[in-house]
Amino acid sequence: MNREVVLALNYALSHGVQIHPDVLAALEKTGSSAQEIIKNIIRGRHGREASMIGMEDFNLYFGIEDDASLPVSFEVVWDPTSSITSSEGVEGYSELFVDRYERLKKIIQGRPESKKLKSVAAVRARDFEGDVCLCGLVVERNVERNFTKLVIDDPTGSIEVMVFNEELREVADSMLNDQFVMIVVYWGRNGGFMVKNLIIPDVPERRIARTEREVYALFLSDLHIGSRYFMETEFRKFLAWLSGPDPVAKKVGFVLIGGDIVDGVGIYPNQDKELLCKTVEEQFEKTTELLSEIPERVRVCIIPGNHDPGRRALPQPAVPEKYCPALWERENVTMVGNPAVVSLGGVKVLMFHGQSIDDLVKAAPGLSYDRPVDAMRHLLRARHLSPVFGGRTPIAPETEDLMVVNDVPDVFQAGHVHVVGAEMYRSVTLINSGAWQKQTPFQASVGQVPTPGVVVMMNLKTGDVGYKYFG
Ligand code: D5M
Ligand code: FE
Ligand code: ZN
Repeated sequence: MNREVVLALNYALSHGVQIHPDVLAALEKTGSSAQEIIKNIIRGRHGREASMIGMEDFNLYFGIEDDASLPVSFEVVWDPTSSITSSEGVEGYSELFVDRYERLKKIIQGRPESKKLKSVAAVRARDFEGDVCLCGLVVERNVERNFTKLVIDDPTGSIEVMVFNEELREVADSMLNDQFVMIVVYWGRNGGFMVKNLIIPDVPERRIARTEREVYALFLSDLHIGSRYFMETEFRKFLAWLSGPDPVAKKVGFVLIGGDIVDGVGIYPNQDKELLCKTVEEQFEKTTELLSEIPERVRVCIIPGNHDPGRRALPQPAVPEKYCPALWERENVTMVGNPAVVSLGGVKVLMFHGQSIDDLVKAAPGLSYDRPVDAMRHLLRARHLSPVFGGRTPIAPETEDLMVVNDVPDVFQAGHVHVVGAEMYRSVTLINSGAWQKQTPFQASVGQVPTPGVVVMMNLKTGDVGYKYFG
């Protein structure tokens, strides 16, 4: 055994860790400092209990087996790109709202309160005794001094109901236009339908999905490549870290990019003054150059945002190949639409750019730009990614409402507001993936303070979420 290997072994033993003889043999052959390697492997385990460093750890550290042994699969579970039918004229919207109603009704029928569910027309005909349950979309909300009045639509008609109870009023007052709700009502003594209970679809507690192998997913969004505020230096630092020797970087299996890849052209008035790359093609050339620095073993998945080409209205198809053929060609890059669901070794991630957060912050009391996860929780509980119609978020007249959250994900990623955040809601990890663009003059003028240059990372084996700062 050479001296370096003896030092490495002593270091390991003093940390209560043994080294497998195969690893000792392998260490003899490495030119680099054996002690340094063992130190890094031990550090990279984050106190994991295993008391023996085996070839598996050694190979993982050097990335030797990364390709062959990658048991952590990647799968696109759902991508709207092929389902997008595009504009069908105004009738399309009535079909969209009927479909939204039907899908959310199916979701809420799992709740025990839905047993006595009747149509709005039947409730209005008052052919019931006592309490009755109905569901529909909120089309009007009026907050009065002592009560809140809601107007709720289903395909059979429209009904006005009143909420007096303080606790229920809190729920009613936070309802967004076109959000789905189930209510229990009775006919009041002085006339009018009184609300006895107000139920939103919400998500249940579930078993949390985790990977068997320790692998990290990195969450990024809002790169805004091409903008003069894109933080290229910091982004290159991140890329260098990802290809470097840090044992955590070596365990990164996935990079998920939540939209606003490029800054685009003509997205906001006078945007051209803020562009370093003046065409979308040039912006994507730069993007391809940068993302090619990500090691091939890492799967990169990209959804579009409101700055990316394709179509603006939700749901958005994947960025068309004609804008970035080189990205589409890369083996390790997957381009999908917005929103989309991908599975990282069984951990399901709902990726959404997050355009509707702007509408939520405006409409719902208590929500703000500095806590995007609150708005995300609101969307998840409403089981809809963009409930408000006619606000700042354009919605396409699809015949199916693809923005309904049919299946509960394990992770819900959004971006758009350029502020990182992470939190658990029930069994779902909410992640806002921040930005790589400095504060723009517009954001400064409205007091929006971004937190750029931060990567949110999740250990898919333990569920732990952390930040890594490059800013
Ligand atoms: O949007 C980033 C955030 O900033 C998002 O909350 C919208 C807001 N924003 C930024 N620029 C504008 C302009 N010019 N008008 C309205 N709102 C804006 P992003 O999608 O990255 O532009
Ligand atoms: Fe953005
Ligand atoms: Zn955006």
